[in-house]
Amino acid sequence: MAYLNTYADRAKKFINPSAKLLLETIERKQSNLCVSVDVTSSKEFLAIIDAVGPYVSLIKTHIDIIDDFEFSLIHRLQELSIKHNFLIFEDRKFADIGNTVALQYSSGVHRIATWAHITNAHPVPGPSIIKGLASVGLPLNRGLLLLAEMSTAGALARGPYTEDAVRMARDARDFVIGFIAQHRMEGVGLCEGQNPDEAEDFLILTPGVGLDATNDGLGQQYRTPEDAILGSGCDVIIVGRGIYGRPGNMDIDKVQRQSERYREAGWNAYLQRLKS
Ligand code: 5FU
Repeated sequence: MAYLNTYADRAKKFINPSAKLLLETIERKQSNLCVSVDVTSSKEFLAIIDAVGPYVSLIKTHIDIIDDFEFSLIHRLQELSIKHNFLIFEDRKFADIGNTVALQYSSGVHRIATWAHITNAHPVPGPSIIKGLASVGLPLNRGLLLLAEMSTAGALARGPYTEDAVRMARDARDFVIGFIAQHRMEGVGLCEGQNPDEAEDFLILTPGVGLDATNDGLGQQYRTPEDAILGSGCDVIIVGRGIYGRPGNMDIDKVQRQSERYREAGWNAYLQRLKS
């Protein structure tokens, strides 16, 4: 499976500013690693992000799991994003009607649209979910990922559902920048033989990546960065517990070493893909 273009070349083709910035950041930092920071204390959240910051292009949050959330945490997160030069992806997985998701995205305690460059949505309600989110996100230059597949055993998002997600994305290419998926879907993005000027492009961000485990005992399934980037044509690996282990008792030097290890594995797989 060959993809002829580099991240830098692809950055020039995207019209969405968040997609462009993500690709430029990946190229500059030589990192296609996104760390998913799934911890419940603000202190631990910020400590992990400061440790992994130099090695990532993207930080993924589940902001609603923070026990001691105050909006000032977002300001700290933004400071770290400037210090280490990464983008922010809130893994909110919106799944309601257009009017409701627009309110969930813009308002409430978290005001996600004001700080997350990227968020995501389940395609299950149909195209109106994109319309609702775009009404808030597009004026702010945000980008959306559709959940076309999931990493869990027995996931229902597959086959025709995945194909419909791709169709929905193609109809909203100003706002939908790509997918959460396990592989690059047939015909999606720049493939060998296509004219680069005519090809559409979508980013594939993939969770369920681990170098030391194959599952978590709760349905999560892991494969290696090489499987994800080289074997399955994904663009960004999303790694959580593979980097920081069990929250609560963290060795921050180890967290840093692990993030460098995943960065290197992801980048080497990309370099191999360019040559394949
Ligand atoms: F859409 C998905 C999916 O299909 N699988 C996932 O694991 C999202 N995720 C998220 O990626 C999940 O909610 C976690 O935040 C993260 C994976 O964390 P892990 O610790 O690497 O398993």
